Amino acid sequence: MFRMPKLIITCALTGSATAPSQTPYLPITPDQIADEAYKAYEAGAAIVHVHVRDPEMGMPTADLNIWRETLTKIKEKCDVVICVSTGGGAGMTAEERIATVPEFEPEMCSFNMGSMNFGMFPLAERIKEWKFPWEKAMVEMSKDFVFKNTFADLEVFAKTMMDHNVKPECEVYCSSGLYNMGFLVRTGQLSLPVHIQYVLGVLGGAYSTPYELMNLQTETHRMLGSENYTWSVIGIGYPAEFRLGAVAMTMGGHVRVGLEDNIFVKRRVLAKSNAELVKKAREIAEYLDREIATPDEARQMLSLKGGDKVKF
Ligand code: KMH
Ligand code: ZN
Repeated sequence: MFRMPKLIITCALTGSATAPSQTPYLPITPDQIADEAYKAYEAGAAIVHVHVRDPEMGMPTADLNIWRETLTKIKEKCDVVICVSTGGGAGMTAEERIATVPEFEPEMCSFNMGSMNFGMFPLAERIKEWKFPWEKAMVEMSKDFVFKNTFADLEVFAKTMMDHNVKPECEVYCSSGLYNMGFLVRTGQLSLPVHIQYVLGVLGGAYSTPYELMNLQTETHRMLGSENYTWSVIGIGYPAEFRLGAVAMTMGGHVRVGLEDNIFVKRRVLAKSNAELVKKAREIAEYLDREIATPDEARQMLSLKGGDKVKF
């Protein structure tokens, strides 16, 4: 019988699409992000997915000094696996987004599997007061924004990750992303086993239903066979984060939670920290009898190079 692996909980700490006006609990500065990483780790996260922000303005940034400070501070606190985002934020070039990989050679980084619409604009109507002037502009411009990950971009990103021995986490938002990933595997640009993060519920990608997850997972299995991939799921928003997480836990997959993806711990109740979201995921896992993986167990399951082989 299929034996379920231990559950890897990833926590996405701050992101670039969550606006500080949505929640006062979003970590902004390197210290706040590192603190949230540590508390998420204590709560059961084996991996933290990291973006950085301008400490004064709260805006997503590609500044390598802020990156270095944040990564170093997380590493000083604990041995959690750090997955660096190469998705960046609106307005960043592909060159800016991938720059962290040669600079820091992290254990893991995100790798977005294709271009797509990425709409946050419906949020504009729900925010009554904006904390920073850039937020409203960012949210509204998303109506005309294309999250650009062309085949030329994918080629550069894949080569950079391979050259620097960084394990890609393939972000798959819908089935075209899956087939793009298949193309990269067939052409030797991605090596097996791949690690996939299904991202469901972005406006512009597949919706956050169990049927979509099931379909993507079935198709992945058909394409790659059972030995050649590991997978995790992100349900965007509440309650998708936990409902899809529970489906993934039941199917033997892994989960990601965190303020990047969802700001509520219960209906209309803001999560006061990332750790609160990790704790809830962990409790669901306990009910479902899925044991939690430590960072070192996650390293082994995902064939990561180890926290001592990074450049920060
Ligand atoms: N923000 C999520 C929808 C990335 O950082 O590369 C997907 C994500 C992408 O985490
Ligand atoms: Zn991200």
